Amino acid sequence: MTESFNTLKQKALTELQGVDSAEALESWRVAWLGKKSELTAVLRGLGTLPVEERKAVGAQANVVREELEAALEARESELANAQMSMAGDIDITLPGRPWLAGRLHPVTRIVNEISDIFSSLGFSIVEGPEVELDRYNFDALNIPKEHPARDTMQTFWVDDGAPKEARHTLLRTHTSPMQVRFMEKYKEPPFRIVVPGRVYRYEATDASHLPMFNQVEGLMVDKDVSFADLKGTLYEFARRFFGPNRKVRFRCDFFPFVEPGVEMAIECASCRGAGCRVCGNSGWLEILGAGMVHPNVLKGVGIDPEIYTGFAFGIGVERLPMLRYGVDDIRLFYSNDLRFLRQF
Ligand code: 2NL
Repeated sequence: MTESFNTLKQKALTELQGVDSAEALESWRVAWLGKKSELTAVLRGLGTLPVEERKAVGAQANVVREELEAALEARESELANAQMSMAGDIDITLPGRPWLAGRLHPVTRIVNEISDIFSSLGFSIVEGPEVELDRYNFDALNIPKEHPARDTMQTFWVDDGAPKEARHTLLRTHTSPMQVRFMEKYKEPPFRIVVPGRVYRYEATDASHLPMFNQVEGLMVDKDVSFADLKGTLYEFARRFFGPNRKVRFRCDFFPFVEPGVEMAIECASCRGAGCRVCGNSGWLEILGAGMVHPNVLKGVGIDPEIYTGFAFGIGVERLPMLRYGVDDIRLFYSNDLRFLRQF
């Protein structure tokens, strides 16, 4: 009896492998598990068997029936899946697609890093409008009407309804106008602020220039603020940002809103000061401009330059990730190429 149950099961399962449609599956079910099937006949005929055989044969028949039912179910879902993939539908057996996790843009990360350093040195972070008035962007910063920076070749002027020559609205060319607004509003030093943000210059684009870039400007005004405070603060910034072993150099420079003015450079990391392609053979990389706030700027916001002094600086942000990661074209940061951006 056991022998013939096994034969029956093997035959049924072999036949099931060839079943490839819902109809064929139903015919198979009727043939092997239906009312007129061999198996059902055996179970029906149990009553005619002697009592001692009845139990054993009944149990075997039930095991085979359960196995066939399970095989039927398995084949049924196999067929359903195969049909879905063929129809171009969802294949539920595929592993899920991973979630795309976003991250901060490398320039944003550097802006945050710079802000954090100055924040830890006691500076507050302040932000301001990108559309400004020429009064804040130029006049208040000791940049007179005839200054070339005001030229339409360098500034994006905004149509504010006035005739072209009489417009007062522009896209800020630096974040200093917000520092002016801050001083004008709070009047009483001490102030220690940094203003990060986007700035705009009407310039030709190349590997190191874009019409939009980021700046972090800083300002400290109090009684007895000296050039030593400027040097100490910016030196500490350079140590924290670039590491403790890079030399720092200050040289004279000119900006209308400071007197005296300086530029700060750090030792080139590629050649350690010897001179190479990265630093244009000078051994140094300029990273910011700074100086003692011009007395006219303080007077303009109602602060007496005989009582208070201050220092200010401006960092061109994009230069820093370019130096740190060896990026040779500023445009790469803003071309939305994820292959580039994912590296950071
Ligand atoms: C540069 C140079 C600089 C300042 C920015 C400043 C702001 C106020 C008063 C005085 Cl409210 N100065 N800012 C000073 C010196 C240089 O930026 O080349 N930045 C990329």
